Amino acid sequence: MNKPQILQVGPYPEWDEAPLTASFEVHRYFEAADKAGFLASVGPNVKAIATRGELGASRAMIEACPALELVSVYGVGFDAVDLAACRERGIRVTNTPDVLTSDVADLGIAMMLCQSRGLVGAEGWVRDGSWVEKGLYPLKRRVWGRSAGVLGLGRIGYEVAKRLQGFDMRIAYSDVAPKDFASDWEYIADPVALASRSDFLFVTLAASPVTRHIVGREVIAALGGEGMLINISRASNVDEEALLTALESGALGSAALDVFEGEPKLDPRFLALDNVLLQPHHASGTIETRKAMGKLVRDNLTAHFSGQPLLTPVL
Ligand code: 8YV
Repeated sequence: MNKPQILQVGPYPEWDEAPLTASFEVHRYFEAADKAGFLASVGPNVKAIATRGELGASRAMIEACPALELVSVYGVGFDAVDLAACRERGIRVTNTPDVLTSDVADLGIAMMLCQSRGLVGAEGWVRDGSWVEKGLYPLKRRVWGRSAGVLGLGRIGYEVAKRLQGFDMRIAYSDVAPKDFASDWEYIADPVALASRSDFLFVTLAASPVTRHIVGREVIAALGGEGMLINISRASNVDEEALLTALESGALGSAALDVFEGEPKLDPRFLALDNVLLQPHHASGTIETRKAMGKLVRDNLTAHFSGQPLLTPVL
């Protein structure tokens, strides 16, 4: 029997490539020099798209595949998939929730600690001889016992809040409604009010057109000159222009960011700042989690083509 044909939008780790090509005829979009020509030639035979969270699948890509049945996303975020285009044609969509939750939360906590205690600068202080020449490293800000806000208490936000408890922090969260499993934490519906009582504000919302720039000028101003913004969700949740302006003026104390508009390129204004920690969108980037994500992408494809229920459907 012929293997189902799939369009692979971006590379996966090498351990995913062999099992993928064993079960499917894989068209590697990311290797094509002429992307439009490639889509025009293979698109008519493509039954599924295998993509990554940040790459998604555009309407143009979906429309170039008239026999498309499924988009399988390697990532929990599916905001880069044109869901309207999928709905119109009854195309199913899957993602990889749960398997990455704890690693994403871990990186958020690590970013808070790293930035608040100045670990990157401290490393340089040792390596460049400043410790010997200038003496003690400048004092930084404490983490434990301070106030943390979690914007979006979904799976990842919940794991972040659980970890923050271990630092004896005063924890509050915003979401569309209070969560019954979160009675230990204060519910504050308004993100501006949440920011104004927080030293550290974690952005852990699933991105959608509704959450676009939910962290805007007002939230950033409320967080203030002593506050820190930590974004482990999507860049679109934050008004990047307002963020840059506030970091440059000192209206916002600092930021720790794993996601950027237009990544992997980023606004060069970020590079001139010393009050921001820059990370290359790797919150789910552990060997263990990425192996589980790759398997879930394949398991969803296999379930679909063998007529079984999808494991982690979005649509
Ligand atoms: C990426 C992500 O998919 O889970 C998400 O939504 O954005 C990530 O896990 C990952 O960086 C691989 O590209």
